[in-house]
Amino acid sequence: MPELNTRWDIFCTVVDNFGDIGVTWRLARQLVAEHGLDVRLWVDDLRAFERLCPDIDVHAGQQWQEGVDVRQWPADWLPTDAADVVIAAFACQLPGAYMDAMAAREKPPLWMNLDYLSAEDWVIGCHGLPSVKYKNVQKIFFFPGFQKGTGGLLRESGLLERRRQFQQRPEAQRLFLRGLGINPVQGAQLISLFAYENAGLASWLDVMAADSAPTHVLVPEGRILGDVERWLGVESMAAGAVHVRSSVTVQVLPFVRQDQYDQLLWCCDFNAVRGEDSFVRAQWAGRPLLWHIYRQDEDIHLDKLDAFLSLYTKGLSAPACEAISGLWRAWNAGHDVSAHWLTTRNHWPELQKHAEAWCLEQALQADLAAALVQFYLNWI
Ligand code: TRH
Repeated sequence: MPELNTRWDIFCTVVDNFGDIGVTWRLARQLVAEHGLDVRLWVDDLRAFERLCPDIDVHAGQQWQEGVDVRQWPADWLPTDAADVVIAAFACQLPGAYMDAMAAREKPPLWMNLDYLSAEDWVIGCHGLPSVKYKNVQKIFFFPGFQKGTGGLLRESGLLERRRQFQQRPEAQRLFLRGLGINPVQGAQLISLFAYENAGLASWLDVMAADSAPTHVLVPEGRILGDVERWLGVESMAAGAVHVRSSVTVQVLPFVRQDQYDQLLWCCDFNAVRGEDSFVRAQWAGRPLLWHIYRQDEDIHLDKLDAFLSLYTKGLSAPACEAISGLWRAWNAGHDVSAHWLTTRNHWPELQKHAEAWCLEQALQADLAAALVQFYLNWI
C-alpha cells in the first residue's frame, strides 16, 4: 500500500463497558503501526481506557500511547483543525465546532461512521453508502462484518501466526498463566468467562461441578461476578479468589491489558465472551466460543445472534450445529444451559476443528484497518 501522509481523527464516546474504547484503541494503534498514519484518538472517558491500557494518565489532556496521540475529549471543545479522515465510532456525535472545521477545509475530509458489528445481510448493502451531510461534508457508513462486501474485522498483521506459536508452546502458556496467578487444575478443561449478568450461569456451573472431569473457570472481574458469587454462596470476590465446588474450580482474574487478554483466550479450551471486541478476539483464538451478545431494545440483538449463527455454523454436522446454536440461544436468554452444554461437549473435536477453520476463513478477508485505508485511497 502506498505511504499515506494523512492525519486521521478517531472520536470515541464511551457509552458503557469497554467495547467502544476497546475497538477504537485497537484501530488507532493499528493505523499507526501498520500504515504509518498520524492518528489522534479523542476519548471522553479516560478511566475506561485505563482499564485496557494501564499506562493511560487519566488527567492528561494530551498524551502519546504506542504512537497514538491520545486526547481527552473535553466537554468544552477547543478550536481544533480537522483531519484528512474523520472516524466517528458507533455513531457518536462530533463537536459542532469540529464539524465546522471539517466544512471549512479546502478539501472536505473523508468522514466515516464506524458502525456496530453485525452478521446480518443488509450490512453488505449499506456498507460504504452515504449517510447524513453536514454543509459540504458527506458522512459515509463503514460497516465491519464477516462477509465479502463489508469492512471486515480488526486483525493485526501477524496475529494468527503469533497466536499459533503461543498455542504450540505449553511452557510459554504456563508462564503467562502463572503471571496471572493461575495454576491450571491438572487435566481440567480451561474456560474463560467474560459475560454480562446471566441467570443461566448457575445451571452451567452446576453441570460442570457434577461432571466426572474437572473444569477450571477463569472469570475476569466484571459484571458476571455477582452471579458467580451467588452460586458459590460467597460475598464480594476479588481478583485472586479461588473456590472449588466438586469438579469445578472458579477463579477470579484481574482485568488485564488488551494484549494479555488475547493470550488468555489463546490458553483456554473454550471462551465465553461478550459485546463486540472480545467476541472477535475469541474467533481469532481459533477455539470454540460462546457469545453473550449486547442486549438491544425490542430484542433486535436476537436477530444479530441468529445471523451470526447461520454464518458460523455452515459446514458443521447437523447435530453439532444444533448443539452449539442451542447453547448460544439458551445462554442469551438466561435459560438453563446444562443439557446444551452436555450435548456441545459431545461434539467437541468437530467444534474445535471448526473454530480453527472459521478463523482461517475470516482471515482471508482484508482486515478492517486495511479496508479503511483502501477506502480512503479509492475516495481521494
Ligand atoms: O465491554 P463490552 O461489553 O463492550 C461493549 C459496550 O457495551 C458497547 O457499548 C457495546 O456497543 C458493545 O459492547 C457491543 O464488550 P467488548 O466489546 O468485548 O469489549 C471488552 C473489551 O475489553 C475488549 O477490547 C477486550 C477488553 N478486555 C481487556 O482488555 N482485558 C480483560 O481482562 C477483559 C476481560 C477484556
